[in-house]
Amino acid sequence: MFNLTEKIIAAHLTEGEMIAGQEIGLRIDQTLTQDSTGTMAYLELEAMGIERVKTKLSVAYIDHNMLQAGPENFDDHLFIQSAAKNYGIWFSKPGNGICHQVHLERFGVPGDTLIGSDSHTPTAGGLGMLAIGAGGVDVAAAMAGKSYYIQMPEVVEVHLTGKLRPGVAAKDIILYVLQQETVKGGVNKVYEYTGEGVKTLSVPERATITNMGAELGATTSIFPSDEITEEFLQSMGRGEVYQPLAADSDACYSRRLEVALDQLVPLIACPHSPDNVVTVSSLAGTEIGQVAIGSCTNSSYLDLAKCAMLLKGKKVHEDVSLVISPGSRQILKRLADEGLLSIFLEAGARVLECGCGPCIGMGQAPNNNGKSLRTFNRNFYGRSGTKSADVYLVSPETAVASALTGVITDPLGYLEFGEAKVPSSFKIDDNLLIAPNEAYIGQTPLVKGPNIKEVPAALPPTEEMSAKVLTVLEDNITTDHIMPSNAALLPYRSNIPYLADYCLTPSDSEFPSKAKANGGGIIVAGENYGQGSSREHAALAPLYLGVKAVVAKSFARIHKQNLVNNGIMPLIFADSNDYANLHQGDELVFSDLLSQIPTGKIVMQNKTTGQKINLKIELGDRQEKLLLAGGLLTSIRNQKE
Ligand code: MIC
Ligand code: SF4
Repeated sequence: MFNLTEKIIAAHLTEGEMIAGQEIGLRIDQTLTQDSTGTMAYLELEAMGIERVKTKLSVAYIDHNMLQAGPENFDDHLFIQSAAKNYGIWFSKPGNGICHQVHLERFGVPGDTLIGSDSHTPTAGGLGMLAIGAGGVDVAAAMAGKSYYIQMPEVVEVHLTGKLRPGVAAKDIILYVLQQETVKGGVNKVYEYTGEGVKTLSVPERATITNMGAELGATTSIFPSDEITEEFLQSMGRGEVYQPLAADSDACYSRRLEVALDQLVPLIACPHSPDNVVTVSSLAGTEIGQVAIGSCTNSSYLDLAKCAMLLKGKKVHEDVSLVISPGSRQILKRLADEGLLSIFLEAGARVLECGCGPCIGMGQAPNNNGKSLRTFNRNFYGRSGTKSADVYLVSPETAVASALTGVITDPLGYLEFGEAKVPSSFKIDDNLLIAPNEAYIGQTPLVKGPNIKEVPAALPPTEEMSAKVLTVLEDNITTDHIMPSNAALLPYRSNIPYLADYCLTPSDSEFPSKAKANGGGIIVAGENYGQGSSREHAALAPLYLGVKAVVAKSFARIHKQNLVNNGIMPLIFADSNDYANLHQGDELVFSDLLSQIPTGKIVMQNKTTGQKINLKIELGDRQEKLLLAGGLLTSIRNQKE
């Protein structure tokens, strides 16, 4: 009768009904943060005034800001470490690995709920967790014991049959799903994987798929928890947290997508979108200058052991720079113990530290007009750190084949594949994981470097409002457009005034100055505004610049919530043709806003053209209250007073 998603939701439901589209509250068992969103999350937790976290388990990872070109990043690490100590949170030191990979290895529990201040939190869906990406303030609220709210998702069944051919990878499965569903196809949906093909996939392979389900815009993706999950957990010395979990045999889904694994071929996502997918063979022969293997999508032991086997005794092409970033220290150590690391070095690879690295533009930016092939999950415009670069997303197998030839190469027919297996046990060394210690909880001062500035406060909407259109943007604007993050900007994640000067500059270099000159204004955009990251900075920087509303054809899920949390109205065109009727500089007037918001219908007057434009605001009851209270943090601060 029930699918797996419904079963886990039912076991954690605190409010609402399990009717698709309705707002529901969930009890959250575990949380995770990483450093680039974590500083804000812990400042917000501090503002909530709690003594200790109320979840079963919370972990603070350091994995993004690792370049430390100045003191800012280390200062941020120390702030997060002090917050972890004070509130009773596990702390994963820099060098321990990428949050999603380490969480899978050390903490994930089938059937539990997890929210994380990172959009790829659904990676843990590979273990049968209900794992969802969220803004930092939502994660802070969950740590403070509050429910997490989502729209009850539609559950789409992805039915896997057959078995992948050697040389075709889990990455090709998710690239195929992205090709079918697009980057906005998954908004408010969960993708649940079923069918006999599931049994052919190991946990790290399942995690590659659930990880990149984030690129569908999905709430999350999930696999059942079965004997393969049990073996994985046992290999990590955590067999006791295993429980079998699956959908009932007569479970209902909103729709079924069939994937015949044996029919798949190697696929590649072309610039600048993860759903711009074609076959690798159709691009064969295209020259490339860089290959990067790693990121939370493809940096498991299995991925890297496969790569080592394929590189053994071979040399990387002289015109290619191959960089490899292992997902965790445990993986790196095992590669070293087994001699596989030497294979990488002998082949001519550059081995980076365990972290996000090039995936978030922290180093290894491609050359001007360069072509870079990456096993990562996002190839958004400019994200690599080089605006003129073309970034392609591929499987580890395609990455290795192409690194050897110097041109995009279909691994089928070029490489010979052996069998790489997930080992039955790992040497566990949690030396870089600091457990919560009762002696410090509630007793530790928070260490704040000078770069840590206050979180800007949002204000409730007013009855009347008038503001100018600051910019008109196209479809699929990503959070990397709204709040770019690269080696130069990432150190300022706890300094919104500084970041605000770069807000939306990849799309409109004048945006910050226009916003400042007009004392704020309104952003107009197309479909799927705010896709990508969970970074609430993409709402906080506009808030700081005085942005009152975004009028778009549609919104990505996490970003819409981040806007509401920060008191910015996410308004939708009732008729998307009206998008063409708004221009930069138009003066927009809203009357009776406070009485219109609860009706979900808002009439906006374009004073410049004299036109009336009908808009919608689609909020659950709780979201509506939050917006009217000036956002989540403002409402929590006000409750405290
Ligand atoms: C990303 O992959 O875009 C990031 C960087 O991990 C973000 C988080 C951030 O912006 O700090 C995400 O996925 O949420
Ligand atoms: Fe890090 Fe990249 Fe994964 Fe984001 S997508 S968590 S930047 S590895």
